[in-house]
Amino acid sequence: MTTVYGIPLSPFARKVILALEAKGIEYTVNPVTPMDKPEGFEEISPLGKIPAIKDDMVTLADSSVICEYLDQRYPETPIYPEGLLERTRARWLEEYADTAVIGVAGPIFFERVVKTKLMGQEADEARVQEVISEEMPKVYGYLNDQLGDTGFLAGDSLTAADFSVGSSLINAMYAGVDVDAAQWPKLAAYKDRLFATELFSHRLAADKAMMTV
Ligand SMILES: N[C@@H](CCC(=O)N[C@@H](CS)C(=O)NCC(=O)O)C(=O)O
Repeated sequence: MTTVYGIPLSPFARKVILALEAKGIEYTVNPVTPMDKPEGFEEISPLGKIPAIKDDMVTLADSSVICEYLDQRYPETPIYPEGLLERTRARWLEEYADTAVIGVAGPIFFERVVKTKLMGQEADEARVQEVISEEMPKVYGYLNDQLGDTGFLAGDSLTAADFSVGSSLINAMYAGVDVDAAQWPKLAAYKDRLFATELFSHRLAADKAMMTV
């Protein structure tokens, strides 16, 4: 059994959970949060970040490293394409999501969800609006340009790039910020396709069940 250290509301942890679920690997979640890390957590995650995993072979941190490990260890239902160029494209878009898309969704989610619901503070709406008007257009515009009218970010099958982008789009949605179809029609249609997959709809339902507890 694989243990995931992290909470599913973290986009990086959700990405790993999506990878495990895509591959049908049994897992359990140890709900470590960035604000409340257990003593000695650095032994599991040397940078002190979530997610990390532990299984019968490894203790490993970093969502991309974990996805690569899972894909090599469990090659059935690949989460990276096979061809050199396709695989490299998936890796790039995964990295783009983990840096730039989270750079948009992260602060919005932090202000509107983490601060208000978990920290008992007010959201800094000026910061939210700044991200929406100044940072989001470049990032969402880039993603929009990467997409076609069908399929996903790196072909017709889901890859870790979709898990990364989708996870951040979910967090933005939870903070009340959807993809504007007038500005980014391909990204909006992609988000709908992605969220309609069995994998994502199951994850969204699991989030909902957890949030209404
Ligand atoms: N590159 C890492 C980033 C993970 C990350 O930044 N996680 C955040 C939570 S979403 C965290 O643990 N932050 C706490 C910290 O930086 O101390 C990955 O892909 O797993």
